[in-house]
Amino acid sequence: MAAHTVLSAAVPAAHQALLFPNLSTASSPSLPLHSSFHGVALKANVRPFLSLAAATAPKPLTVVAATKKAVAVLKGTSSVEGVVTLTQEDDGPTTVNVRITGLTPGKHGFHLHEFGDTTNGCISTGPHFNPSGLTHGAPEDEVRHAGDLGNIVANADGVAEATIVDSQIPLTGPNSVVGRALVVHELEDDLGKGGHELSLTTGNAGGRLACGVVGLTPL
Ligand SMILES: [Cu+2]
Ligand SMILES: [Zn+2]
Repeated sequence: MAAHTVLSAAVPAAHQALLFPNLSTASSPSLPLHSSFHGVALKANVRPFLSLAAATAPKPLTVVAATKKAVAVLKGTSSVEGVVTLTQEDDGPTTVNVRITGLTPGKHGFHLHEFGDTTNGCISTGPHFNPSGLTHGAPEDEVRHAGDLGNIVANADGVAEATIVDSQIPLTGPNSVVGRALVVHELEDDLGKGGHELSLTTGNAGGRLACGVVGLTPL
């Protein structure tokens, strides 16, 4: 017992005493030994260094280039229907691709409404998405609802196709429009300038023909 304790205590002490001097002294004599293969050792060291640098460089790029995509399928009580895709790269503007059929030819108000709730049809999607508490306007106006996307125009066949680029309808962050709804209206949106009592709230765009909740979709 006593011998064992002495031994186990003595061994680590001896190892420590041996290892530290050994490492510091062994490393310097070992260098001249390796230096005979200096050329080989250098090449082997450089290659991993370069491949490491190359491997770490693309990583931030893939993280930064984050594209988000969403889709809304618009339906209503009439024959009006459509598909709208929304894409956004990083914190840039959102590109909205619209194709809606079954419309009367001409302009139709097109908005992003506050709620993605269609329990009572398009009525329950609430008012225009308006996180800044402003009055209704045109997409290019400074004073506008974030959801004010203006008008889309249906051709003689009742088909409206449009590409809208807007910076107030992001797909992430506190003002994300994911989970809200896109609505196409019966009438032209007067963009807040019609002088009607509804001009500054809805653009007097009339009934809601079709709507769809904005949901995430694969890229
Ligand atoms: Cu609307
Ligand atoms: Zn509005």
